[in-house]
Amino acid sequence: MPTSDYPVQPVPFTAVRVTGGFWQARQEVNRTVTVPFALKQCEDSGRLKNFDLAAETLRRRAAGEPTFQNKPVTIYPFDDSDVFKVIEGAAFALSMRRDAALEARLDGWIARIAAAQEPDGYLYTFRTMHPDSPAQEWIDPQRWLKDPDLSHELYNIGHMYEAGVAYFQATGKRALLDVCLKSAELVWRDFGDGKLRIAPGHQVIEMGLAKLYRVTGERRYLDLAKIFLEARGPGGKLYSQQHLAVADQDEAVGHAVRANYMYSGMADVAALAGDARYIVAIDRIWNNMAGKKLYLTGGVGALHNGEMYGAAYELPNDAYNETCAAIALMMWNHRMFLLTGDAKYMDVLERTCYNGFISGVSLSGDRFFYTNPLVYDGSAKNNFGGAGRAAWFGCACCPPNVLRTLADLTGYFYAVRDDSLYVNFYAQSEGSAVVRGRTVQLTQATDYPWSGKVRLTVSPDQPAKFTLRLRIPGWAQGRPVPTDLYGYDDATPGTWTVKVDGAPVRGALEKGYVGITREWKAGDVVELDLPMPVRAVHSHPQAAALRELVAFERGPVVYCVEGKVGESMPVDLTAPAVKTVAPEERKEWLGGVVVLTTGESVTPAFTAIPYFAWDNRGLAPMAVWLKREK
Ligand code: FUB
Ligand code: ZN
Repeated sequence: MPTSDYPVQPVPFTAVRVTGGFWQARQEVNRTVTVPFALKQCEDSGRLKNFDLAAETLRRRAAGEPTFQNKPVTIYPFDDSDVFKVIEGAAFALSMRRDAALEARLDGWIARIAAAQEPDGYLYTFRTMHPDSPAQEWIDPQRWLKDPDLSHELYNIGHMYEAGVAYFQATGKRALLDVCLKSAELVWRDFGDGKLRIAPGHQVIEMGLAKLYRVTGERRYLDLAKIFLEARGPGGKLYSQQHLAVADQDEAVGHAVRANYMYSGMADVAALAGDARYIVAIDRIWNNMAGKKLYLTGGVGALHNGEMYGAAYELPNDAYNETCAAIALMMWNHRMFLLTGDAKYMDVLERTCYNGFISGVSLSGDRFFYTNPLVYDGSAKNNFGGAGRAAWFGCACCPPNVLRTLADLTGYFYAVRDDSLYVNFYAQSEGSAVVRGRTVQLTQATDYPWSGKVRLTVSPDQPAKFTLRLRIPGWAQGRPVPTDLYGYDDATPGTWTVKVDGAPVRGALEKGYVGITREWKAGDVVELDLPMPVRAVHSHPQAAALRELVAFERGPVVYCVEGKVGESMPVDLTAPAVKTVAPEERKEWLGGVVVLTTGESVTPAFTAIPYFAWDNRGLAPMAVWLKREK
């Protein structure tokens, strides 16, 4: 156990299982469709073959062919990382449900990965298979030297560390973890003790090292994470957050995935190594992001050029909003919550989760969005070169990232600090948490996010006094986000209620939670009712692209209008007055959703679908923000 850690501890995803409803449907498709689909894509695209080619070069050179080398069969030197992310996601799925065939297939993959590791621990197929001259201009003849730019050597192994830990935790098998430890020892020899000083060009190894530290207790791995963070700035590239020392950064800038992974890594190091400077910095950066750069859908990274964060209030509707950036934002917000116990971070996480994250995968589980814009003209090739959802990408970072995020999503549901049990997600589920040594069973019955009624049964193994903290989402308090970037036209707080065993509970919110302190006994029932009126949203006046526009949301779900396949959207499409729009359940639509509609009585009839569900019925124009009625 680390000596210092997050003050709030997440309840592990393995302790919580969705039993129906929205997330159970998505997780089931993830397990049965996306996992096998992604495995096949990695194999068919040659990503696994790269490991074999690297192993062959090692073997044949060792056997006396000193000039033998192979050429990579895929495009990008970071293609190794997709394999690691798929293993990690599949491992999460295995943690929930063992599957001998899947495990055997992954064992085979891991043997191929291990065979591609050089004797001193170095693992990077693009160099190993082709060692005499770089097979790609992003790679320097010497190891690591172009990592601050684009080689992605440290990025790849960062993802491998995460996969190695996940597979070990799922199966108890050490093969991949041992490859990781051999790699980490090399990284220590090359970078530890103040040797080579390099700021990774693409962050993620910081989080990977923190996980290795947690699982082994080896302090040098945590030290390495800090060494990589401290290697930044001033004078380096802003694109990869190398422009300033991390403790001096105050704005969310540069490549959005790199940025959000780094802020997450800083949170890990702050928690595990007790560095308060990092907390001050990521708090400042978070305020900048949530106050000036966050899309209503919870996406970030406005710019197509460089996949980057834009300037303050630069929120064009044809946003880039990479799916990976949304996922990384969820990681960062979760860590901010674990540092502070403040619900505002989980509010942002929830917004991203139900909108700009889950939009990244089709309902069928085998088509993906790399970009998640808030407007679409019906034909633009904006999805990494293609129009509409794609089966895979040459640069395939997003699909495996969706896969792994869905597979361990229940890790976001609950958390514990001392005698407080935090309930962050509302979903039909069963779980258990340990609070002050008592095991508490938690059963949720709800149709969230379509209904705000939640029935939570709390059953400690013995009567126990603790505080149950229920998150009252910002949207239920009349606030879409915890900043002034967006607001509801009618900001009247919802009349939410909480009852315990039928008796109403009142009390001021603390950091966004209603706390209920009592002696809990098996079978106690908490009823939460979060009214979900349709809300009209406006943006901050400085967000020029959104001026005089309106968007609709209900509960945590943001809505969009989707036009007809093959037709363009009327340019003057005007939103109806919010009072004329009502929710309507459509069980037969899009896997079962609530739409917002004026009904047929109004001409022309207006119907909006959840944003995440667009482009599941054919490629058509789409818009989240609409003109305001005069
Ligand atoms: O550079 C590796 C990954 O590819 C990044 O995270 C994505 O944004 C894409 O550029
Ligand atoms: Zn991506």
